[in-house]
Amino acid sequence: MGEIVSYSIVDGIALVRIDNPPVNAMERKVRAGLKTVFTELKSKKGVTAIVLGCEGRTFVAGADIKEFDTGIGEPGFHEVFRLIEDSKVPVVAAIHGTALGAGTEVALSCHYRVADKGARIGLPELSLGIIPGAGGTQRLPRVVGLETALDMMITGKPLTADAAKNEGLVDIVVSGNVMDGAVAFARDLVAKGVETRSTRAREVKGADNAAAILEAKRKQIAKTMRNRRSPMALIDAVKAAVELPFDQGLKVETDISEELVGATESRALRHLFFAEREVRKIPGISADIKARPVARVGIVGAGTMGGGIAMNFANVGIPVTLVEANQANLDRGFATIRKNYERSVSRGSLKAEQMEERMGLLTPSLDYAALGEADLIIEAVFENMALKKEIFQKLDRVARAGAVLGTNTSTLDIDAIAAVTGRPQDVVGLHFFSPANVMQLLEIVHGAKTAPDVLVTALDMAKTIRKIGVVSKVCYGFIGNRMMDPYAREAERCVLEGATPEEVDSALEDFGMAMGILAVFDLAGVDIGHLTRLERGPLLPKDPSYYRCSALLTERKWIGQKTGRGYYRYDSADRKRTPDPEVIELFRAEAARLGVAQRKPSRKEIQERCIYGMINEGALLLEEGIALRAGDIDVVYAAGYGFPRYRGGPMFYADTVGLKNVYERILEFRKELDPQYWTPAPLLEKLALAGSTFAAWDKSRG
Ligand code: T1G
Repeated sequence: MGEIVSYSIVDGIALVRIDNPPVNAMERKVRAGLKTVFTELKSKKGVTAIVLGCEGRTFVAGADIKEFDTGIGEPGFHEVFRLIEDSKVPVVAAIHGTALGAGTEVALSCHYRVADKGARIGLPELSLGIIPGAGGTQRLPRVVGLETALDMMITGKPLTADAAKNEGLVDIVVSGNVMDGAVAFARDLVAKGVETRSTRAREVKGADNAAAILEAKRKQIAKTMRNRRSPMALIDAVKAAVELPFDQGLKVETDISEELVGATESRALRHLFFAEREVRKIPGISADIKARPVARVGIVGAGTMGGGIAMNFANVGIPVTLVEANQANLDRGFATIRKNYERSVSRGSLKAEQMEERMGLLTPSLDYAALGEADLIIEAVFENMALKKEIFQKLDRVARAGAVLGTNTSTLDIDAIAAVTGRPQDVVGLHFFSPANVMQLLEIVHGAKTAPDVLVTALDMAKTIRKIGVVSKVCYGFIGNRMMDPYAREAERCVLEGATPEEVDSALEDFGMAMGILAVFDLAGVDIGHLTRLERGPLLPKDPSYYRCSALLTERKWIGQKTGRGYYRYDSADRKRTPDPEVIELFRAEAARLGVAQRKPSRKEIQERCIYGMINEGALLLEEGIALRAGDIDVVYAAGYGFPRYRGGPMFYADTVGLKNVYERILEFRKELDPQYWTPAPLLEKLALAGSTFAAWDKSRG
């Protein structure tokens, strides 16, 4: 590998290259290298223009996020970017891959920008709980205008090269080698005697209507980014760009950035950033183990889950054969898939021809033999052990040697399913979340006999279909649903004790959960959870009040949105939930029958019982080795269960509260509530008494 920053001069054009794999992060060494090079070029004779580009797969994809934990070293961003902006000869950025964060900001400090056709350019800092801190809040509005700049920074969504051109962020879009394109563009500037174009000297476009625009964005954020500090702080920084001279605005940006970097919100989101990459690393599985090819997929069951799963593969161009028991199910399944695609077309997120292309990759069949060529077969039928075993026996007969056999079970014993085949090493759990074509999480269940390359194949496949694959060992409910049990149990119990469903759900939504668990039950179907629990039979706790509310509703077929009532009533077209006095009366009567003392658990108590129950179960999963890392659990909950990302996931959240506090509160619940549910997990107790954290526990295991 060459120097981290180097340059050469060709006929008066200086070509500056950054080479810092894997993503050319703008870490201190890169900034120091740029400072050295641009200082040298300042006094270099015969240099008529400068082109700044990167080696490898992408232009600068941001600051080095790790550097936020240690502090931004010298030289800082502003000093280096000022050096570039103050160049006496035109500086042209040559952008390929994903220019993000400080990558976009260094490009904004250049005078002109040339982008490769496939390039993406954005400022995703809010997804890390920070704001652009290298001049982006001040320079971007001067280039693309106030409104576009705010939208880019609020959504964090990168623009395509063409869209960036339309917005004036990029001057030209080229195909082929972007460095060559940028050099040609620079030569043309020189030939035409075009001057430098300092971004900070430019006016903020659209500033005349600033007050209204900023107010509208504040309102938008207040609704869509509740409980967060960084989005509102972003508006403050951009307001400074409108109202203050550049350097004063930059000072406002810097002060805000420094405050946000140390805050829990950003630490939580940075934790998730790295945890989502760490989940791919499975201790004991060496990097040399190669994935098996997955070019053809088979799915058994074309219901809601099977159809959604099939769409994931069609969306990335992989053909799928869908097998069903009868023609009616097959037709219904394909009709649902087409309806889902039509919705995307009507929303403009998919072209009609793309829909047809994807439908064309889906083949219906009533014959298992049609799965004979598949590299991966996923069973996605309803949750019944006998039926799943029957299907795996059939798959064992028809699937080609070396095919990976996956089951979409959400709770059942993978090893028992694998045991009915002659190839348990090829069997793996692939637990998708509904709607399967939307939810990002994929729990990959590592059976006792699952071969290492099957695990690697599942992890690779997850990345291919744009899912986050998290590995879990076999237990009831794996990671997600296992921890969901105490969380939802306590929510139901609070209702039985006297809280209303609305009080429980709004307490959880205040905490930041995407939706209260009782409303989730109504959405998914109250009966689903109830029937799945019944499958456990003798393993259920000896407690007549255990999930008693769901049982009562299921017995009356008040199973949620699909029947217009469940914990709530859903009368209106917009499916808005409204309290149901009859249901509350039903729960009161049942509480009296069970002798449950009536009281009003506070919002805080509701939150603590539900979340701490979940955390305690998470600690059990870690010491049982079901979950590999506390970080993995956080990824499962943030990607699959609507846990607020700005809290970092349940285990990270526990660390922010302090494990000692969580531990002591659980001991109090043990005294006040049903003790069978409130035994602190030994790992939680050990870490709490040692003043340690789950993060330290993860680190200690390397
Ligand atoms: N800092 C440190 N490490 C990074 C990194 C970054 N910005 N980006 C990626 N990595 C590591 C990552 O952990 C992984 O490591 C490897 O690179 C490959 O990444 C001042 C404040 C660019 C779209 O938010 O979105 O600039 O696991 O697996 O799927 O205003 O990485 O192999 O050891 O994700 O091809 C803003 C973050 C920063 C972009 C590539 N930038 N990166 O995706 O590869 S804040 C971002 C990404 C900032 C300034 C501010 C993606 C990617 P390992 P990967 P990928």
